[in-house]
Amino acid sequence: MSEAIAYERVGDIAVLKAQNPPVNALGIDVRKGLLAGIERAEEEGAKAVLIYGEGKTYFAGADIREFGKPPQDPYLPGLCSRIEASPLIVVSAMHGTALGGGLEVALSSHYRIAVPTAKMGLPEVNLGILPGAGGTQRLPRLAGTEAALQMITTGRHIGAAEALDKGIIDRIEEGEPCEIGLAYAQELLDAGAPRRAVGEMPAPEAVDFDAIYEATLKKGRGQLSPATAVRAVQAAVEVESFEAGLKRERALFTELMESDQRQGLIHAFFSERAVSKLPELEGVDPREVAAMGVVGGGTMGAGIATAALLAGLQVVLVEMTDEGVTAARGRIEGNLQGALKRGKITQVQFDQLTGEALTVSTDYAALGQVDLVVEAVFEDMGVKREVFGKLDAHCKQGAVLATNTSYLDVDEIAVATSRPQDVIGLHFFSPAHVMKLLEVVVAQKTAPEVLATGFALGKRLKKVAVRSGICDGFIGNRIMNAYRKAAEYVVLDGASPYQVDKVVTTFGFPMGPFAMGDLAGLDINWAARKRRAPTRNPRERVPRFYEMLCEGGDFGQKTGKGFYVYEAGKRGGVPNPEVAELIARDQEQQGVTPREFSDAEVLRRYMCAMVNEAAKVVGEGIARRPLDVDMVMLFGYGFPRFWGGPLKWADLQGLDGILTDIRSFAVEDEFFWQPAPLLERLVAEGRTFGDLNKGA
Ligand code: T1G
Repeated sequence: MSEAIAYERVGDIAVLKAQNPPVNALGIDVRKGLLAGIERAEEEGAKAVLIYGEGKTYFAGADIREFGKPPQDPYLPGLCSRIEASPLIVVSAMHGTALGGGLEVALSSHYRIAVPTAKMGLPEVNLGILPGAGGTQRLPRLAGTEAALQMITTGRHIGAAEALDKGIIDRIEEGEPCEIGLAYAQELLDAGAPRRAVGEMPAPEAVDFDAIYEATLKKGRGQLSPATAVRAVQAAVEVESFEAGLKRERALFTELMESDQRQGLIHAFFSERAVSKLPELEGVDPREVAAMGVVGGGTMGAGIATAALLAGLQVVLVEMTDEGVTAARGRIEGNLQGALKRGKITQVQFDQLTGEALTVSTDYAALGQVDLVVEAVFEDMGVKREVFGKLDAHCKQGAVLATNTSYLDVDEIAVATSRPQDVIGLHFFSPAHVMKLLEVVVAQKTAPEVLATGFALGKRLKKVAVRSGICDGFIGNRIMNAYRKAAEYVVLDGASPYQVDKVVTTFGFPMGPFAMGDLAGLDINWAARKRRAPTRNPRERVPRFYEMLCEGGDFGQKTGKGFYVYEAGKRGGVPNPEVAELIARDQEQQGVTPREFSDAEVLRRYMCAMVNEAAKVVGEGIARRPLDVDMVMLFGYGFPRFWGGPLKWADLQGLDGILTDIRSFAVEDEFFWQPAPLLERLVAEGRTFGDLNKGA
């Protein structure tokens, strides 16, 4: 018998127990074991089969690590059909997460029982594919077409109660999956219950598939898998037989399996988990964090405090004045009101979080007992150093002292204290209680357990924490500066900001760089430009239309006007007609003759700038691996997940072509388009960014 599936007889029932940690993924050994188990049960004359999983879950799906490799027999779809065709009564008992191929095995069983905490779903579209072992054919037969479409196109996990309600499972029972499964199987045998194959049930009802297809495609912003899944469900309704439906599902599945998007999404799945795996953290224990301090109660500080409160931490926030205290409390309460409205917390929790869990004070002494403090004050070195001097004086020994700076040198901040080993950068993204990215910035003297504490905090706050070294802007903002510049150059040279935004959103970003500037406030970027101006290289081209806009008092959404004009109460804006004049004036002053840019060229320049700077960031060791950059861009900057990140995208496009284009752009603007040495090296050696991720 296979090791992955244990076989045991309990009276008339053959028990197949999956034991393939950590998540009982349906790899080749598990599939072989299930097939052998069914065959043996039939040969031995058992009357029923129980399938369940050992450990934390029933099967969590196909083994994703097998994707892209030659498939091995028995394949999952055939196995599911074989299970369903068995003359014995097949029961699945679910706990943990019955996902993807896992749920498909359960759907091929004749009866399904689950513990109350079990979750189930068909999340394949999130991996760029669709349920490929009968899920698109069986689920609608059980749950109805609409419910099935909803689950399959979103990949949403549902709880046992909802599954029972939708007819996906037959019963919920407290207990161990083995126990409840055996009792249920015995009960079915005693009652003489019939074998009940979902594939033999009538086809589900028709809906307006074309309309749903279009709506799903639009919602996916270019992602193909959810819309393609609609067509697979459509087959369950429209083709002549269940078998023909399975065939159609298989064809669509194969199409997606071969797509770039599937590669991008799988890269995202593994990279998201790999970012926190750092060799320097092996065997290093993080410090305990129960109480957290925050200095500064603006949007950022209040967001960080909110995230900490929602994660169950005690929070002490320090502001400068009584008015500051009131405003900070108001912001945090506003954030938590939002969580209350969305049902994330109860009124009782709201009262507790805004009551005993939160202290807001003007006195640094209130930070005396916190385990970790995050400074989120004005972005100015003098101000930051003063704050850290005070933290040094008031915080207990062993407290982690973190700065939320987005640009400033953490080493310089650290020397304002007597304990630089405890100082680290924790760069949150606004709004901090919503955005998933956390850059953990390591300074020269940061102790390993302080770094480990940063990562542990990230996990506790449910963030994707990525290690970054020190440079201007760290990983994310540094790369953003580069592609934003590329966007400004194409505008100076003749494209319009609206063309750029359109091209970028068509690629899959939620927003283009100019709409983004308006949202963040153009004045913020203006300040950064002024700060950099004195050290700017005279060979650098400097578009001025951005500053001209600011000089006129237009800072974007907050003033009602920027690159777009905003009407109160309306989402989004319309192009600001004055912008074209400013650009024309800028071109005239700089002696630029504007030319036309195709959408393809605009995108190419934008992406090449992003990839080139990302390659520099990796080459300089600011990011440890290409995948770290990819996750920063995905979780902090809205990079479309289905491309996997800029460096995965670059690998899929071919590094050769990207380097060639960068060199051709450099003919016009040699200063900006200096190729990254790492990119040149990879091309020369015929390697990819993915190769640098291996073993990561
Ligand atoms: N295959 C291989 N490895 C997997 C895996 C999978 N399906 N799921 C998880 N792992 C690894 C993961 O990389 C990590 O490894 C460890 O397990 C623990 O995961 C035909 C084609 C199940 C909810 O999409 O959603 O079925 O980092 O840290 O937070 O239609 O993992 O420790 O080395 O995430 O407790 C559909 C994906 C597949 C489920 C558990 N299934 N997994 O979360 O732990 S496609 C999925 C998850 C399919 C059929 C098709 C989550 C989880 P390491 P973890 P967790």
